[in-house]
Amino acid sequence: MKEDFRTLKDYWSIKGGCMKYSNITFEKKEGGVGLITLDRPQALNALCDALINELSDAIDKYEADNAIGCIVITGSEKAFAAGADIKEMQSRGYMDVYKSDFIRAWERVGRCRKPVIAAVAGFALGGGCELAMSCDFIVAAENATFGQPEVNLGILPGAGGSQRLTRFVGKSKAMDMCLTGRFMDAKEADRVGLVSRVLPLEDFVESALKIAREVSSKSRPSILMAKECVNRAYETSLAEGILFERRMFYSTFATEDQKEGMKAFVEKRKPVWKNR
Ligand code: DAK
Repeated sequence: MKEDFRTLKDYWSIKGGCMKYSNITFEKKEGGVGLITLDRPQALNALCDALINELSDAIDKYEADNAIGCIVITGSEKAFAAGADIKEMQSRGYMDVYKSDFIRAWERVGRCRKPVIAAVAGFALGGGCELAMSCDFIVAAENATFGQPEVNLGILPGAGGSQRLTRFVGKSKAMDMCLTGRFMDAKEADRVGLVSRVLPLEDFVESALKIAREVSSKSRPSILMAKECVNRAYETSLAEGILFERRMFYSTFATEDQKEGMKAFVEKRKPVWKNR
Protein backbone atom coordinates (compact mmCIF):
# COMPACT_ATOMS: atom_id res chain seq x y z
CA MET A 1 0.00 0.00 0.00
CA LYS A 2 1.31 3.44 -0.86
CA GLU A 3 1.55 5.52 2.28
CA ASP A 4 0.17 9.05 2.11
CA PHE A 5 0.60 11.00 5.33
CA ARG A 6 -1.03 14.40 5.55
CA THR A 7 -0.79 14.98 9.27
CA LEU A 8 1.11 13.55 12.18
CA LYS A 9 -2.12 11.86 13.27
CA ASP A 10 -2.30 10.05 9.92
CA TYR A 11 1.35 9.10 10.25
CA TRP A 12 0.89 7.53 13.63
CA SER A 13 -2.33 5.78 12.72
CA ILE A 14 -0.66 4.19 9.68
CA LYS A 15 2.70 3.49 11.31
CA GLY A 16 0.96 2.21 14.43
CA GLY A 17 2.62 4.28 17.11
CA CYS A 18 5.50 6.49 18.02
CA MET A 19 9.10 5.24 17.99
CA LYS A 20 10.89 6.04 21.23
CA TYR A 21 14.19 7.76 20.61
CA SER A 22 17.29 7.14 22.68
CA ASN A 23 20.03 8.33 20.29
CA ILE A 24 18.50 11.55 18.98
CA THR A 25 16.23 14.30 20.24
CA PHE A 26 13.28 15.53 18.22
CA GLU A 27 11.91 19.04 18.83
CA LYS A 28 9.43 21.10 16.89
CA LYS A 29 10.66 24.69 17.00
CA GLU A 30 8.87 27.94 16.31
CA GLY A 31 8.53 29.14 12.74
CA GLY A 32 7.84 25.71 11.25
CA VAL A 33 11.28 24.22 11.92
CA GLY A 34 11.93 20.64 12.94
CA LEU A 35 15.15 20.13 14.88
CA ILE A 36 16.88 16.75 15.14
CA THR A 37 19.86 16.57 17.50
CA LEU A 38 22.16 13.54 17.33
CA ASP A 39 22.65 12.60 20.95
CA ARG A 40 25.19 9.85 21.70
CA PRO A 41 27.81 11.97 23.47
CA GLN A 42 29.69 8.96 24.86
CA ALA A 43 30.57 7.92 21.29
CA LEU A 44 30.86 11.37 19.69
CA ASN A 45 27.51 10.70 17.99
CA ALA A 46 28.87 7.68 16.12
CA LEU A 47 26.11 6.59 13.78
CA CYS A 48 25.03 3.18 15.04
CA ASP A 49 22.14 1.37 13.33
CA ALA A 50 19.68 2.39 16.04
CA LEU A 51 20.57 6.06 15.61
CA ILE A 52 20.21 5.89 11.83
CA ASN A 53 16.81 4.19 12.17
CA GLU A 54 15.66 6.86 14.63
CA LEU A 55 16.90 9.60 12.32
CA SER A 56 15.06 8.04 9.41
CA ASP A 57 11.86 7.79 11.48
CA ALA A 58 12.19 11.44 12.60
CA ILE A 59 12.52 12.54 8.96
CA ASP A 60 9.36 10.54 8.14
CA LYS A 61 7.53 12.39 10.90
CA TYR A 62 8.65 15.87 9.89
CA GLU A 63 7.96 15.11 6.24
CA ALA A 64 4.41 14.10 7.16
CA ASP A 65 3.82 17.18 9.29
CA ASN A 66 2.30 20.11 7.42
CA ALA A 67 3.45 22.51 10.13
CA ILE A 68 7.12 21.83 9.32
CA GLY A 69 8.74 23.71 6.44
CA CYS A 70 12.42 23.06 7.11
CA ILE A 71 14.46 20.52 9.07
CA VAL A 72 17.78 21.05 10.86
CA ILE A 73 20.09 18.18 11.82
CA THR A 74 22.77 18.99 14.36
CA GLY A 75 25.00 17.27 16.92
CA SER A 76 26.94 18.52 19.92
CA GLU A 77 29.57 21.21 20.20
CA LYS A 78 32.30 18.54 20.05
CA ALA A 79 30.87 16.34 17.31
CA PHE A 80 28.23 16.42 14.62
CA ALA A 81 29.08 12.73 14.14
CA ALA A 82 32.46 10.96 14.23
CA GLY A 83 31.36 8.46 11.57
CA ALA A 84 29.55 5.17 11.47
CA ASP A 85 29.94 3.18 14.68
CA ILE A 86 33.25 1.35 14.28
CA LYS A 87 32.62 -0.86 17.31
CA GLU A 88 29.34 -2.04 15.81
CA MET A 89 30.80 -2.57 12.32
CA GLN A 90 34.08 -4.24 13.16
CA SER A 91 32.92 -7.87 13.34
CA ARG A 92 30.61 -7.73 10.32
CA GLY A 93 31.39 -9.79 7.27
CA TYR A 94 30.65 -9.22 3.60
CA MET A 95 27.37 -11.14 3.69
CA ASP A 96 26.21 -9.22 6.79
CA VAL A 97 26.58 -5.84 5.14
CA TYR A 98 25.45 -7.02 1.71
CA LYS A 99 22.29 -8.77 2.89
CA SER A 100 21.26 -6.26 5.54
CA ASP A 101 20.59 -3.48 3.03
CA PHE A 102 22.72 -1.39 5.38
CA ILE A 103 22.41 1.66 3.12
CA ARG A 104 18.61 2.15 3.00
CA ALA A 105 18.05 4.14 6.20
CA TRP A 106 21.22 6.12 5.45
CA GLU A 107 19.64 7.39 2.26
CA ARG A 108 16.48 8.67 3.95
CA VAL A 109 17.82 12.21 4.52
CA GLY A 110 18.81 12.61 0.86
CA ARG A 111 15.31 11.51 -0.20
CA CYS A 112 13.51 14.06 1.97
CA ARG A 113 11.43 16.46 -0.17
CA LYS A 114 11.52 19.20 2.45
CA PRO A 115 14.71 21.24 2.87
CA VAL A 116 17.20 19.78 5.34
CA ILE A 117 20.07 21.83 6.75
CA ALA A 118 23.09 20.22 8.45
CA ALA A 119 24.36 22.40 11.29
CA VAL A 120 27.86 21.05 11.90
CA ALA A 121 29.96 21.86 14.96
CA GLY A 122 33.02 19.76 15.82
CA PHE A 123 33.81 16.50 14.02
CA ALA A 124 31.94 15.45 10.88
CA LEU A 125 33.97 12.43 9.88
CA GLY A 126 33.34 9.46 7.59
CA GLY A 127 29.62 8.74 7.69
CA GLY A 128 29.18 11.98 9.66
CA CYS A 129 30.59 13.99 6.77
CA GLU A 130 28.50 11.90 4.35
CA LEU A 131 25.35 12.53 6.36
CA ALA A 132 26.03 16.28 6.35
CA MET A 133 26.63 16.22 2.60
CA SER A 134 23.33 14.42 2.00
CA CYS A 135 21.53 17.42 3.49
CA ASP A 136 20.64 20.35 1.21
CA PHE A 137 23.30 22.61 2.61
CA ILE A 138 25.77 22.69 5.46
CA VAL A 139 26.29 25.55 7.88
CA ALA A 140 29.42 25.14 9.95
CA ALA A 141 30.49 26.42 13.34
CA GLU A 142 34.00 27.85 13.55
CA ASN A 143 35.26 24.60 15.11
CA ALA A 144 33.81 22.28 12.47
CA THR A 145 36.17 19.60 11.15
CA PHE A 146 35.37 17.50 8.10
CA GLY A 147 37.07 14.34 6.94
CA GLN A 148 36.78 10.99 5.18
CA PRO A 149 39.31 9.02 7.25
CA GLU A 150 37.99 5.56 6.29
CA VAL A 151 41.35 4.63 4.70
CA ASN A 152 42.79 4.52 8.21
CA LEU A 153 40.39 1.64 8.96
CA GLY A 154 41.08 -0.37 5.82
CA ILE A 155 37.82 0.67 4.16
CA LEU A 156 36.68 3.56 1.96
CA PRO A 157 33.72 5.96 2.06
CA GLY A 158 30.54 3.90 1.67
CA ALA A 159 27.65 6.32 2.07
CA GLY A 160 28.34 8.58 -0.89
CA GLY A 161 31.51 10.31 0.33
CA SER A 162 33.69 9.69 -2.70
CA GLN A 163 30.89 10.92 -4.98
CA ARG A 164 29.36 13.84 -3.09
CA LEU A 165 32.65 15.23 -1.77
CA THR A 166 34.05 15.26 -5.31
CA ARG A 167 31.03 17.22 -6.54
CA PHE A 168 31.40 19.69 -3.67
CA VAL A 169 35.14 20.31 -3.69
CA GLY A 170 36.50 18.90 -6.97
CA LYS A 171 38.79 15.96 -7.72
CA SER A 172 42.03 17.18 -6.20
CA LYS A 173 40.70 18.02 -2.74
CA ALA A 174 38.42 14.97 -2.68
CA MET A 175 41.32 12.66 -3.62
CA ASP A 176 43.52 14.33 -1.00
CA MET A 177 40.92 13.81 1.72
CA CYS A 178 39.93 10.27 0.75
CA LEU A 179 43.51 9.03 0.17
CA THR A 180 45.27 10.68 3.11
CA GLY A 181 42.31 10.81 5.50
CA ARG A 182 43.27 14.35 6.46
CA PHE A 183 40.79 16.70 8.08
CA MET A 184 39.51 19.99 6.65
CA ASP A 185 38.69 22.87 8.99
CA ALA A 186 35.72 25.22 8.67
CA LYS A 187 37.70 27.97 6.92
CA GLU A 188 38.93 25.63 4.21
CA ALA A 189 35.49 24.02 3.92
CA ASP A 190 34.00 27.48 3.38
CA ARG A 191 36.65 28.44 0.85
CA VAL A 192 36.15 25.32 -1.27
CA GLY A 193 32.35 25.35 -1.14
CA LEU A 194 31.70 22.36 1.12
CA VAL A 195 29.73 24.60 3.49
CA SER A 196 27.48 27.54 2.72
CA ARG A 197 28.44 29.69 5.73
CA VAL A 198 30.60 29.62 8.85
CA LEU A 199 28.90 30.89 12.00
CA PRO A 200 30.25 31.66 15.49
CA LEU A 201 30.17 28.73 17.88
CA GLU A 202 28.30 30.82 20.40
CA ASP A 203 24.55 30.45 19.78
CA PHE A 204 25.39 28.26 16.78
CA VAL A 205 22.24 26.14 16.83
CA GLU A 206 20.06 29.23 17.31
CA SER A 207 21.74 30.85 14.28
CA ALA A 208 21.11 27.71 12.22
CA LEU A 209 17.47 27.66 13.35
CA LYS A 210 17.14 31.27 12.25
CA ILE A 211 18.25 30.31 8.73
CA ALA A 212 15.80 27.41 8.78
CA ARG A 213 12.97 29.72 9.90
CA GLU A 214 13.74 31.95 6.95
CA VAL A 215 13.47 28.99 4.55
CA SER A 216 10.30 27.80 6.28
CA SER A 217 8.70 31.24 5.98
CA LYS A 218 8.67 31.12 2.15
CA SER A 219 6.00 29.65 -0.09
CA ARG A 220 6.31 25.88 0.35
CA PRO A 221 5.67 24.91 -3.29
CA SER A 222 8.36 27.28 -4.55
CA ILE A 223 10.82 25.96 -1.96
CA LEU A 224 10.16 22.34 -2.95
CA MET A 225 10.48 23.17 -6.63
CA ALA A 226 13.65 25.20 -6.15
CA LYS A 227 15.19 22.29 -4.23
CA GLU A 228 14.23 19.87 -7.02
CA CYS A 229 15.77 22.19 -9.61
CA VAL A 230 19.10 22.58 -7.81
CA ASN A 231 19.29 18.83 -7.26
CA ARG A 232 18.55 18.27 -10.94
CA ALA A 233 21.77 20.13 -11.78
CA TYR A 234 23.67 17.13 -10.35
CA GLU A 235 21.75 14.53 -12.30
CA THR A 236 21.56 15.90 -15.83
CA SER A 237 23.15 17.97 -18.59
CA LEU A 238 22.96 21.78 -18.47
CA ALA A 239 20.50 21.92 -21.40
CA GLU A 240 18.19 19.34 -19.80
CA GLY A 241 18.50 21.04 -16.42
CA ILE A 242 17.56 24.41 -17.86
CA LEU A 243 14.57 22.85 -19.59
CA PHE A 244 13.52 21.25 -16.32
CA GLU A 245 13.88 24.56 -14.49
CA ARG A 246 11.79 26.34 -17.13
CA ARG A 247 8.97 23.79 -16.78
CA MET A 248 9.05 24.22 -13.01
CA PHE A 249 9.16 28.00 -13.36
CA TYR A 250 6.08 27.99 -15.63
CA SER A 251 4.26 25.79 -13.14
CA THR A 252 4.71 28.34 -10.34
CA PHE A 253 2.29 30.54 -12.33
CA ALA A 254 -0.39 27.96 -11.58
CA THR A 255 -0.01 28.53 -7.83
CA GLU A 256 -1.98 30.86 -5.59
CA ASP A 257 1.31 31.85 -3.96
CA GLN A 258 2.67 33.33 -7.20
CA LYS A 259 -0.39 35.60 -7.39
CA GLU A 260 -0.05 36.52 -3.73
CA GLY A 261 3.73 37.06 -3.84
CA MET A 262 3.58 39.44 -6.78
CA LYS A 263 0.44 41.23 -5.51
CA ALA A 264 2.09 41.75 -2.12
CA PHE A 265 5.19 43.22 -3.79
CA VAL A 266 3.08 45.66 -5.79
CA GLU A 267 1.05 46.60 -2.69
CA LYS A 268 4.27 47.02 -0.66
CA ARG A 269 3.31 44.49 2.02
CA LYS A 270 4.47 41.08 3.19
CA PRO A 271 2.97 38.12 1.35
CA VAL A 272 0.64 35.77 3.20
CA TRP A 273 1.37 32.36 1.74
CA LYS A 274 -1.32 29.76 1.28
CA ASN A 275 1.28 27.16 0.36
CA ARG A 276 -0.85 26.26 -2.62
N1 DAK B 1 32.65 4.70 16.22
C1 DAK B 1 32.57 4.26 17.50
N2 DAK B 1 33.03 4.94 18.56
C2 DAK B 1 33.66 6.11 18.33
C3 DAK B 1 33.80 6.65 17.03
C4 DAK B 1 33.26 5.89 15.94
N3 DAK B 1 33.25 6.33 14.65
N4 DAK B 1 34.45 7.82 17.12
C5 DAK B 1 34.69 8.03 18.43
N5 DAK B 1 34.22 6.99 19.16
C6 DAK B 1 34.29 6.82 20.61
C7 DAK B 1 35.70 6.46 21.06
O1 DAK B 1 35.91 5.09 20.89
C8 DAK B 1 35.66 6.89 22.50
O2 DAK B 1 34.95 5.91 23.24
P1 DAK B 1 35.58 5.30 24.60
O3 DAK B 1 36.92 4.82 24.27
O4 DAK B 1 35.61 6.48 25.53
O5 DAK B 1 34.60 4.25 24.99
C9 DAK B 1 34.77 8.13 22.47
O6 DAK B 1 34.02 8.06 21.26
C10 DAK B 1 35.59 9.43 22.44
O7 DAK B 1 36.51 9.34 21.36
P2 DAK B 1 38.07 9.65 21.52
O8 DAK B 1 38.55 9.32 22.89
O9 DAK B 1 38.77 9.00 20.37
O10 DAK B 1 38.05 11.24 21.35
P3 DAK B 1 39.22 12.18 20.79
O11 DAK B 1 38.75 13.57 21.05
O12 DAK B 1 40.54 11.74 21.31
O13 DAK B 1 39.24 11.90 19.21
C11 DAK B 1 38.23 11.61 17.00
C12 DAK B 1 38.15 12.29 18.41
C13 DAK B 1 36.92 11.95 16.28
C14 DAK B 1 39.39 12.23 16.21
C15 DAK B 1 38.43 10.10 17.15
O14 DAK B 1 37.42 9.59 18.06
C16 DAK B 1 38.32 9.34 15.88
O15 DAK B 1 39.23 9.29 15.07
N6 DAK B 1 37.15 8.67 15.67
C17 DAK B 1 36.95 7.81 14.50
C18 DAK B 1 36.72 8.63 13.24
C19 DAK B 1 36.53 7.74 12.04
O16 DAK B 1 37.41 6.95 11.65
N7 DAK B 1 35.38 7.81 11.40
C20 DAK B 1 35.05 7.03 10.21
C21 DAK B 1 34.33 5.76 10.63
S1 DAK B 1 33.97 4.68 9.24
C22 DAK B 1 27.75 2.93 4.93
C23 DAK B 1 27.39 3.89 5.83
C24 DAK B 1 28.37 4.55 6.53
C25 DAK B 1 29.67 4.24 6.40
C26 DAK B 1 30.04 3.29 5.51
C27 DAK B 1 29.07 2.62 4.77
N8 DAK B 1 26.76 2.23 4.20
C28 DAK B 1 25.38 2.49 4.49
C29 DAK B 1 27.08 1.29 3.18
C30 DAK B 1 30.63 4.98 7.22
C31 DAK B 1 31.79 4.53 7.67
C32 DAK B 1 32.52 5.34 8.64
O17 DAK B 1 32.12 6.38 9.05
